[in-house]
Amino acid sequence: MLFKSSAVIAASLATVVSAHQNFHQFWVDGVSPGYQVAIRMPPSNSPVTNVSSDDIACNVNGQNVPSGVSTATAAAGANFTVQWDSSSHPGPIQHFLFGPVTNASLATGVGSWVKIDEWDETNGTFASNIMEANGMTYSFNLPTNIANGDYLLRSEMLALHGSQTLGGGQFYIGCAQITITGGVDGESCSPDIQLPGSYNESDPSIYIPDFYNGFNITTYTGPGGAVATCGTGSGSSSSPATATAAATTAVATTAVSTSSAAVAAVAASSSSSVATSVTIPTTSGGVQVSTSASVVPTTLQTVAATSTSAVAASSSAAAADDTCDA
Ligand SMILES: *[C@@H]1O[C@H](CO)[C@@H](O)[C@H](O)[C@H]1NC(C)=O
Ligand SMILES: *[C@@H]1O[C@H](CO)[C@@H](O)[C@H](O)[C@H]1NC(C)=O
Ligand SMILES: *[C@@H]1O[C@H](CO)[C@@H](O)[C@H](O)[C@H]1NC(C)=O
Ligand SMILES: *[C@@H]1O[C@H](CO)[C@@H](O)[C@H](O)[C@H]1NC(C)=O
Ligand SMILES: *[C@@H]1O[C@H](CO)[C@@H](O)[C@H](O)[C@H]1NC(C)=O
Ligand SMILES: *[C@@H]1O[C@H](CO)[C@@H](O)[C@H](O)[C@H]1NC(C)=O
Ligand SMILES: [Cu+2]
Repeated sequence: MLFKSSAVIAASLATVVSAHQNFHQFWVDGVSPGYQVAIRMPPSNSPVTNVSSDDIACNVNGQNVPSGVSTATAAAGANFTVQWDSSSHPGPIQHFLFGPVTNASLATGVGSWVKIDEWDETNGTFASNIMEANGMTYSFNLPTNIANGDYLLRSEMLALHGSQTLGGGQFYIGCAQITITGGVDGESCSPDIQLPGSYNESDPSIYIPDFYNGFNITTYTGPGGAVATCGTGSGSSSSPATATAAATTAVATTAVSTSSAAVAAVAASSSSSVATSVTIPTTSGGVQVSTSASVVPTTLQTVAATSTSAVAASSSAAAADDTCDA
């Protein structure tokens, strides 16, 4: 009968669709190359759970080179803002660099990385959950004392809702390709870690048996060790990368970007007011539904158009797996 209103159907489907997530856009000092531009997009938004797999570096197919992905320029020390799809998953966000390499498009990302940023939680709320209230954006600074050249920048959101089970930690990963300019040739960052290699599924950052039974979030530390120090000069010139939490003016809408229409709306909304939500019609299982797309923070601008083929490929991939196994 007609008891189910379209609004009810939309709400229930939106809950399911928002379960997984991809890293889909970045800004350098407030300017973005575009939606899903200069990022190695995986074939779906499903998590990586095998920390020993090459997929732990740059997600599924992320090691395939040449990548076919463009490379964006970023100044050393720049304010780097990432935006992820919305999910309700609890966990930290961390960032890593691979390089310098001659050509980011040719770097597999399998091997040595340095951690340049880590945000686990604030006052007992996981980073991911705070990002939800900020349009799923987060900003940190690239290292200042770093060699010029091409790098892969790996954004990692580890979802811990299944962490009470060994192997239940869910790694969401995206690698951007950047060329760092204005740095200091000859400088390096240390320590480095190996991906795969340095993560262990039984590590207390990944396997948390008491996650739902008294685990204290304020004690949590993400995997991969301490944030690296960049700069080989004297201690005074060395500086760990610093994070700025909760980058942008709050945008309280839920981001569900699974259609090319949503892509267009997000790309077009850069000048709208922060409280605006965009209604996007999508089709799921033959049912016409509406979901809300996140609005890009007003301070963030897009400078390059997204290629049609990239949008088409990624939107079908995003729809491929919407379930969320613990
Ligand atoms: C995890 O990946 C490693 C390396 O590819 C592989 O040897 C191992 O079988 C995988 N484990 C599972 C459970 O798939
Ligand atoms: C990097 O490699 C890609 C793939 O081979 C190539 O298209 C591109 O021109 C190279 N970039 C530079 C700066 O050489
Ligand atoms: C965290 O708690 C402290 C002490 O109550 C407070 O001063 C601070 O503003 C809080 N930080 C955030 C981000 O809520
Ligand atoms: C993970 O750590 C456990 C406990 O220290 C160890 O037994 C196991 O061999 C490690 N696994 C890998 C893949 O290094
Ligand atoms: C959680 O850990 C923090 C830091 O050790 C401590 O201050 C706080 O009291 C703990 N909270 C609970 C509920 O045990
Ligand atoms: C970084 O950029 C974001 C987005 O433009 C902005 O909200 C934030 O204040 C900036 N952070 C710093 C430290 O400049
Ligand atoms: Cu999920």
